[in-house]
Amino acid sequence: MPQVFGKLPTTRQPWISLGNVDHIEKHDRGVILTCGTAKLRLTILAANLVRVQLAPQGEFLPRRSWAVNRPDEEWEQVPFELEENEIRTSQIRVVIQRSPCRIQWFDQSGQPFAHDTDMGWRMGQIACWKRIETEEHFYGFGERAGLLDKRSEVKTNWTKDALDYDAIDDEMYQAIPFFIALRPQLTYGIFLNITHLSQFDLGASEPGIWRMQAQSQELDYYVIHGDAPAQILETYTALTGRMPLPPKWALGYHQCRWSYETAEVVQQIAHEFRSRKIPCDVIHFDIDYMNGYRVFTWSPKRFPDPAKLIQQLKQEGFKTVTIVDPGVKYEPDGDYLPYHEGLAKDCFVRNADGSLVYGYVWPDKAVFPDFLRAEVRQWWGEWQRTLTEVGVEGIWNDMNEPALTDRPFGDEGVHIPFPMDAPQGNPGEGGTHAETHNLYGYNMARASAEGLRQLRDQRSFVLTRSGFAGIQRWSAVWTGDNQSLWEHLEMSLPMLMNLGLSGVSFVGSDIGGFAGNATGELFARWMQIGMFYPLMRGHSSLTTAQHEPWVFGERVEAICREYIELRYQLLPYLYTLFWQSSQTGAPILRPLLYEYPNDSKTYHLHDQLLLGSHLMAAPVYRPGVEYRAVYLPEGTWFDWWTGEKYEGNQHILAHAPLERMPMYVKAGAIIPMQPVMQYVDEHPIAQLKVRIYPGVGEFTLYEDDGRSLNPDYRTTTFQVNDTIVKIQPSHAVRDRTMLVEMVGVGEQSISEDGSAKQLDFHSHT
Ligand code: MIG
Repeated sequence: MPQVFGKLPTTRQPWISLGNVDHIEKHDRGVILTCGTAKLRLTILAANLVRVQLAPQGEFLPRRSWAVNRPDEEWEQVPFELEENEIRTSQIRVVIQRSPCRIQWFDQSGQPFAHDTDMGWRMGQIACWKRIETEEHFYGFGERAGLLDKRSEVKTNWTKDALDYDAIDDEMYQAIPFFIALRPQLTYGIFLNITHLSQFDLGASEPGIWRMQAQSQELDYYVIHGDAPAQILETYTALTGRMPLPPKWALGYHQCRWSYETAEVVQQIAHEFRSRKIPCDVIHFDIDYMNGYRVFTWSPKRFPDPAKLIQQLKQEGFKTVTIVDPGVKYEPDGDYLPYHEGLAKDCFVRNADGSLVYGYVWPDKAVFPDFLRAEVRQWWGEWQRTLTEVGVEGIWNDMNEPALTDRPFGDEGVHIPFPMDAPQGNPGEGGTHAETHNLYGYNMARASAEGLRQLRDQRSFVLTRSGFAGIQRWSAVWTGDNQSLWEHLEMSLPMLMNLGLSGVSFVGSDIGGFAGNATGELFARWMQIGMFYPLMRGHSSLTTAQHEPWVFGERVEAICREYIELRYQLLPYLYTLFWQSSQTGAPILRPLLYEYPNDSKTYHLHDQLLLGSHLMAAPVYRPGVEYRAVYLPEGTWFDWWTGEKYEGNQHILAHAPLERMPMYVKAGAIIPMQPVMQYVDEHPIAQLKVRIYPGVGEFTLYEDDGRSLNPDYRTTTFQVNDTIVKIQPSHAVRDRTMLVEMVGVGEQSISEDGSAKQLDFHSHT
């Protein structure tokens, strides 16, 4: 399409710059500045959170509720002082420069951040320029190829099918216009609350200045200040929402392929896992389970009795997830109900002239539901009954950028968006595709999640390829079509960590690589770090060689088994991290800069990952490599495998033969573990083993039934001080003992009778 797909327009009109402040008017929650025809509104939502809106013609747009979960009025009013040109909260100082109108921000120690250098508009566009401070680095931006820090890059927010993406690519499947700027002692976040095509330029055009620009009439963004990235994410997810706790089985290993194309093949795969004793919880069914790619159907030849198949899988401890694409086969002459019913209920996206929008995708000519409308989401959600009633427990949404081409699939078609002026959303609310393109995947995932919520009285799993800010409320995210290349294994690390820094915690990349063929060595190394991915799923494309854990021979199979087993042993710890994330928005998989924001040595560290705050992996991501450098930040660290102790603030050389992914634990770590199981909750835990590393630390273990929507739960708080451990449980646990290991010192077994305990490992050993 010649329009503006993925590009800012070529009209290079001069910008009209915001002029002088004529007057300042106080309102309940902030101020409105009048500058000629324009108005600038500052709304103080929390001591560290301010919304900024610029309306060039002085009229603010009505609120769009699409990503922001919490309207301004619902924030508890916070005190602020307004004195002449200055607003003060308990955390920041905002200075209004009058001529011309520019906003300057300071933390309590007087350090500047996010200073405006300009604000302006031109036909169809609005922008704001701000100063980059020395040593400032940029993270987040949702799903992004490349390494961790995005300084000197341009990041466009426009969802697209990023097929064959590479490090240099800009637009991706997800569009999340949020980032975190970091320098020693100062962190701030910017959320650009605009769904239209937008772009961040992090000093690429003008070193020392970053710009945000959007094809919108109004500038609308939030400034979040924090003492560390954790506070930024807590506030950002208070705005855009947090991940609900997923079913615990979704934390197990998932096996996928395009496609396990018959019921027999699926059964065979399931059988291999169990007979080889490689733990696995989930099998995904890719597009070939359908009848001619018609959503909400099953192939009568290849999957004649899905209910029976899924029931058998269930008995063996497997959950089933099916792919669901948005394109509904255009079939006026057939009796395919989703098409006819959707048409009768007027669910599909139409052109401005009222005709149906269509494009070509797997079912050939297809039409597309307008997921922006609640009644369409309801309708779609209800159709998922055809899947849940045969036992499906999770839905995988693909192609929802949306991805469609202009010619029958298989021809050399080009990807097209819907026409930019196609209306979407409720009539009157005025959304066109230009405004809502980035929201298509988000709302499809929402339809899936809301539908499953109504159809099932327990938690379900949703996975989506596309999304917008706040997608974590509805779905897990995987990083689309990566490749079986070492470079892609490496790139998955910063990609997933930047997603985590964008509020999206439940993330993973296809283990082994989707396109192309992995070697055994690549596969083994990928499975090792895959154990750290919040979503641990192996997947591979049509026409590639098989990529299951056993196809590369015994040595690689043993490595896969060992690391998947370790994943299952770590489930009590991992599930607690999911719970933490659902409460605070904290990422599960974290770059070191998240925990050590004042240590600039962590700012470019894209190849070391923390699972929670204390467990670190330093994976190998090159062939033939048996040693690698590892940076240990301040404090004391222990080698996970040998228990060897290291002082931090240094680089060490780790030995990493193929069987070994280097892993380290921080002093004071408390890591609750369970026995290996073949699937989540295969049997009750007879002994919970808690590994504690001498030092100072605290950890609250969270446990529930892993399934219920509003579960009863119990917590156990552990505190360690040197070699003394205090344990404070919320409840007693029957039929389970707890073995507390003070690593390198000794172990003690206790009964979980509900009483508080204190263990002293010095006197004991
Ligand atoms: O046009 O459903 O990213 O995971 O296996 C390709 C087939 C469509 C793209 C997804 C991939 C999936 C594949 N899909």
